[in-house]
Amino acid sequence: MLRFSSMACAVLICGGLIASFTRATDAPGAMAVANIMPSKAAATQPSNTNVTGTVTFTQSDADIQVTGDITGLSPGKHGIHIHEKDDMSDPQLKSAGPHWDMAGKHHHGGPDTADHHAGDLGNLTADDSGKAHLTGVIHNAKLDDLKGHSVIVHAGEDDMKTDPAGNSGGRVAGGRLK
Ligand SMILES: [Cu+2]
Ligand SMILES: [Zn+2]
Repeated sequence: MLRFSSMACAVLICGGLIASFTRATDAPGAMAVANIMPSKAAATQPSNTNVTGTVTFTQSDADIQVTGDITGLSPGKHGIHIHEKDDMSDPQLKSAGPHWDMAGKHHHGGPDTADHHAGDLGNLTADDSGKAHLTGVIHNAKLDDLKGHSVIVHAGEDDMKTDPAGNSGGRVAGGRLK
């Protein structure tokens, strides 16, 4: 009898753990990661030949916190965005489509401008060794909203105003969001 109740107890605890994992997708602290890999056409952009890194998205109540570490960049600023599609098949990553725009009616901007695409993360700033650290926030979004999109890093600086993509040049690297 005692044995039976401790087993029943274990089943209940396990069940509770599984349920809390299932619920965790949009709970504060839940995370999604994009592994950034060079575009196949990177050789045509000699200053950004092997751009790699990770970008991590962490749910915090209504917002998503963004952190990233990217290497292999030419020193200076590089546009970084979430793009609509997670199709990485095109050598120049054009298959990733335009910037992710949750409501579908915004103009291009920067993360702090009043009107901008949800995917406008602004610029990475690479140091002399080609390393860049990113921090940012996507307001009023859930991790589930990110599924099926991708993170794309550009050859040049995002001017954070020109439609559709801030004149940030070629797509040197990208990673899918799952
Ligand atoms: Cu982009
Ligand atoms: Zn944009």
